[in-house]
Amino acid sequence: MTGPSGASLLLANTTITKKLEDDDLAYVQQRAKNRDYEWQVVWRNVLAFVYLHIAALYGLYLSFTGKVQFGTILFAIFFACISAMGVTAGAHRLWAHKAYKARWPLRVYLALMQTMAFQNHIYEWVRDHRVHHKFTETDADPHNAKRGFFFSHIGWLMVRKHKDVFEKGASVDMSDLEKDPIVMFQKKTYLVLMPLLCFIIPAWIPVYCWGENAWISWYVASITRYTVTLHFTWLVNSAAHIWGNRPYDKNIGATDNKTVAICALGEGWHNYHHVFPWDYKAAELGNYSTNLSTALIDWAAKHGLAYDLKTVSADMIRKRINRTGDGSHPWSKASLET
Ligand code: ST9
Ligand code: ZN
Ligand code: ZN
Repeated sequence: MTGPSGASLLLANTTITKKLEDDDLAYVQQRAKNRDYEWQVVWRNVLAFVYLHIAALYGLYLSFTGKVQFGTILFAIFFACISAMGVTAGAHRLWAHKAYKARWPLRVYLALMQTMAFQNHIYEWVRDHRVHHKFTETDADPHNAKRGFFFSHIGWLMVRKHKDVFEKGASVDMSDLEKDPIVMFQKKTYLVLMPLLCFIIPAWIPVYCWGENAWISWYVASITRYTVTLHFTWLVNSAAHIWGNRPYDKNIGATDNKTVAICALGEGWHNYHHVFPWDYKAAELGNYSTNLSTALIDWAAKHGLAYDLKTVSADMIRKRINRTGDGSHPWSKASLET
């Protein structure tokens, strides 16, 4: 028996060396990628959220133990709703998705309300949200729900963003907002407008108008109002990417979740919204009880402040339900057969 020739041994050796080099390279690349996943904690934000939550719990304790005037509680709920609609009807449906058009008085109003909600200025909010839609549940999604409930709910605001968010996010067109003077004015003046509208004015009104204690007003009308609104918003990124039905597309993470829809003034019909993001209702049905934001836009349209409201035909919805739905929609063939 003859052994392998010197040439074939050399070739085998070269192949093994090459394979090792490839494996090493893959290993090094994987290590680098894993390092990207490591959370680089932003302690300033962690401390701010710790303060907010302790103070908000204290505000809730004051509210439920009768230490707050009833007017202050009503005021906090009212301001929570109107500021939230600056996010839903404003930052989300108008500016992020261009689902309808609005005349300047409505745009100014929505920008003021969105400032009161302090969820970053409109430009930044919309950039993150467009990136979320374009790269949903990948590393380029700022609040990638694949990284778990905590990350998609609040964790993403306490760590540096994944490098894919910057790299892929750069492909998102923001030129429409750059041409909008209201959005750019808010961006420029945000550090003055936001503390005034989100914290100082809401704390001052109950003190000035009905003599509420200043500290109670701070905890209830500013901090608790703000923190509860944040959590209701974040549920759309977390709960409505985990729990609920997928009547329009079972292949995506976003779900329809009625509890979230009620809490987030109509933004919990998230499976529908990811499939038809241009619909001004962000839902198939315009039911106001689970979609207060649609009521506001319809009211504005009736008074000439909003126009070109975009929606989706029943036929298109039905086709999509039957093609990709999970069978939970009353119109789906699967539901009708059972
Ligand atoms: C908050 C936002 O809570 C909540 C959003 C929720 C969205 C929900 C959506 C669901 C639908 C609507 C539902 C509404 C329901 C409402 C109902 C209410 C009842 N693309 O960010 P930086 C680049 S905010 C492209 O600092 P770091 C860019 O060049 C709460 N590029 O990254 C940028 O520079 P610049 C209060 C991007 O250093 C640069 O990177 N706010 C993108 O990793 C640096 O950006 C906070 O807590 C992109 N997407 O820091 C503050 N992103 O801006 C939280 C970035 O100059 N934020 N670039 O152009 C921070 O502190 C930081 O952003 C960080 C990351 C630490 C989180
Ligand atoms: Zn989503
Ligand atoms: Zn959206």
